[in-house]
Amino acid sequence: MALKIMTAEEAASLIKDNDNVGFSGFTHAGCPKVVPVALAKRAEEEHAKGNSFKIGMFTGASTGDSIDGALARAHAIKFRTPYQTNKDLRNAINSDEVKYFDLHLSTLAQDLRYGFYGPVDVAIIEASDVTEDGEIVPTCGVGISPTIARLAKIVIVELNSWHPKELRGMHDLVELPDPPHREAIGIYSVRDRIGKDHIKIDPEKIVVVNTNMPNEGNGFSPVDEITSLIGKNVVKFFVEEMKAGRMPETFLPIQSGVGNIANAVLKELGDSKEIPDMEVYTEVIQDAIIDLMEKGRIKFASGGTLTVSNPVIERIYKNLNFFKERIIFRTAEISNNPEVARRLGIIAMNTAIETDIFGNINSTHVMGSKIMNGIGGSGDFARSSYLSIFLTPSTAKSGKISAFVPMVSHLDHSEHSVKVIISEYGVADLRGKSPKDRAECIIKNCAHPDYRPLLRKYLQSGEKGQTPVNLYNAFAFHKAFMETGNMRDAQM
Ligand code: 0RQ
Repeated sequence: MALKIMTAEEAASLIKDNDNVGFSGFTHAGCPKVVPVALAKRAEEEHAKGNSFKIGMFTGASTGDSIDGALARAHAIKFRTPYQTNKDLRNAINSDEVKYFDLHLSTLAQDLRYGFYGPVDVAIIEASDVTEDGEIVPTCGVGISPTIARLAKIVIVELNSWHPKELRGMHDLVELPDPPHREAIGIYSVRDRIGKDHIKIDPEKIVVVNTNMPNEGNGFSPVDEITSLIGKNVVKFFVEEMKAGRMPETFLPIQSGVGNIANAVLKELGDSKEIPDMEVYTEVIQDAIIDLMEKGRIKFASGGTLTVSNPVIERIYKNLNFFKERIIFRTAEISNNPEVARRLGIIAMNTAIETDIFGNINSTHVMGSKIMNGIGGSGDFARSSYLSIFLTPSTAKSGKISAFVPMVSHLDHSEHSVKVIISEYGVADLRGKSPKDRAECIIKNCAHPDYRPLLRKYLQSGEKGQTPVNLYNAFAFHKAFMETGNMRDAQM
């Protein structure tokens, strides 16, 4: 049976006001590009006619600008989950135009199956191949694709010839059965495969839109002095852990968050002669992982997506056979699965926006109320890994914001999920320490010297108790920033 072929505009017209739409991909990678833009245009036309047109949106993680940017600018989003990084969408969320709920990325596919957020009416999936009997091969990012493809009534496949059909074979796609029928996940090493290399659905549901569109990825900022120092401190810490016998000499699989800091840390790890060759079990495979794979320093990477810049993806596609032997793409429910993270003994490294002196982490909100991106996969890994490390520069905004504060203005990872904190100044090893000892260690080893006296004063003023907080001054740093634009003006 021949598949139905449509233009992007015709496919977008299948989506109705108030529909819930699921999108393939994870970060910009693997995301559809032409149908969401056509949908945004359609929403603008409907709005011009005085009609309402908004959709609910489920994605793997953040997306490219053609999804989050175009739809936010068209005021076409009713609600959005689980993670975003787009400036226009962030503004729409923080002005309360778009309802956003932040989720651990491993949980969305199962939450959709449980029916927690209503139906998935339409799925839009970028594919490198689709067959007449309903086999869909994703491109270089997976996310929630198998689940939305199965649940949706209509599946729009953007067949993007920019990606080679030979990507078939790199994916390991599986949907977990739901409780009470769930069994152990058979992944015992980063290389294990448990699923299929394609998604199979009823071809009657499929509509194909042909495209040839490059990825929408930007590169990362070059490594600077601060991110390089953070990376060197990570290396120093790992070397000491190996010497102390707490880390096997063969090392353990690495997970690293996305962003400039994570990219810089990976580079430092790769450059260090004292760190053995590595394997990666992560969600986001970034530029630095590919560089290190080419140098033989990273032997294998399991992830959900190739979040790399376009020159790097072109390099990968030119040498696809090399990378096919070394990379597996999984769904977010498996790449970020807490059961697998604990079994493999992952070393998790994620970035904080703000950390308090007792080791609680805010990864998501600026000054408590404004969301930056979301928790992403950081919680999936932090809670379940062998070692949970949080990285942060000691200050932000030219030193006017201290990343180390008396109390976090929003909590994502509690003290119980945080083993080690590393800034450009050093390492705070929090294992086995009481809250007061943790505070002294964080202030001495990680906080910026300008803020150490203020933080010590706060700690000394804390009420006697297991955790010496002072509720009168807990937000003195934030109050100072709101009043003068500089946390150094905090009054204790
Ligand atoms: O903003 O560029 O406007 O100056 O935050 O900060 O230092 O460039 O670091 O790119 O690594 O991002 C936590 C946001 C860090 C990210 C966060 C401002 C800072 C800058 C970015 P400007 P940097 P990064 C895998 C795991 C949560 C999700 C996660 C993140 C901007 O790592 O979203 O870990 N993590 N997922 O100036 C005000 C502070 C600030 C601050 C930093 N205290 N106050 N602004 N900034 N600290 C990913 C997935 O799950 C897909």
